[in-house]
Amino acid sequence: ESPVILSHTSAGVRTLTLNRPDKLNAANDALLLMLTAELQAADADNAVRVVVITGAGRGFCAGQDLGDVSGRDMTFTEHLNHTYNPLIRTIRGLSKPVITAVNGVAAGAGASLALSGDIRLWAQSASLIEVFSNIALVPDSGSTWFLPRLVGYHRAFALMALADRVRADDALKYGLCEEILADEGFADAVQAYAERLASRPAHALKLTKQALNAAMTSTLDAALDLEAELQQLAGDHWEHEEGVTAFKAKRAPEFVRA
Ligand code: T3D
Repeated sequence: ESPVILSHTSAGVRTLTLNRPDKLNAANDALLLMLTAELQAADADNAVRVVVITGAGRGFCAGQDLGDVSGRDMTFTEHLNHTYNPLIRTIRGLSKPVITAVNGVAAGAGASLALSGDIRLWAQSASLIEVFSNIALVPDSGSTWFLPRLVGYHRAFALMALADRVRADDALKYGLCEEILADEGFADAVQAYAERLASRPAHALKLTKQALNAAMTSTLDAALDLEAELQQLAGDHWEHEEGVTAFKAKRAPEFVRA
């Protein structure tokens, strides 16, 4: 049986592919735990500068595998704390940029996963559905945190209450994705984008992610203090010296060192 997560590394980009295509990559526990473990491994691996999460086949992720719920020996709370919450925390806490490459439908916790990336690239035919209310559940895996910050309370509520499908053009308009890429050649275009990101200063981006994450829940005063603290770490790093030297020499900076 093929693994539920496929892992592939090329040019500093680790691509993790959800691999249950017959079920639109609906998530069972094995998939969620393996994805989290693979993300942690990517974080620890010096050869990896950017992580891409995508789906095999025509779906990105259809959320919880509904065939996997009955007879479970965990409460909903226990299950979220065991599977989805560590996954979302790992993505948000990862020291490297995470691209969610949304190749097809993202529903339920799959929608949350799609929103959780640092960069969200969508195929033209991708879509997102806050599908939870169809089965009378509450949006989870971070949807209640991500979505209102992107679209405001009212559109978030409407999308969650009605479970309407958001297609790529609206997703771009609403700020749910950074770019729409053609279906044809989507994986190659994602790789090219990821490689460009991988050429950027990794240490500075790590601190940038840390600062932005903190700023999502902090005051201006706290953000200014943290910027001042992190700027010291960035300014003391060789990347900064390389950037300034390259600027003065009128050449491109080289931020990738073995
Ligand atoms: O701790 C907890 O358990 C709570 C956590 C909750 C997190 C959640 O994510 S709750 C939400 C769970 N997800 C859903 O309710 C989505 C269910 N799926 C759909 O609504 C539709 O499949 C889609 C709108 C996503 C896509 O529709 P469509 O028409 O493109 O595809 P389809 O024909 O419905 O699905 C294709 C196959 O995938 C189909 O199997 P079949 O008939 O070909 O054998 C379908 O049953 C299967 N599939 C799709 N989603 C799921 C699934 N199988 C199991 N679980 C799924 N979530």
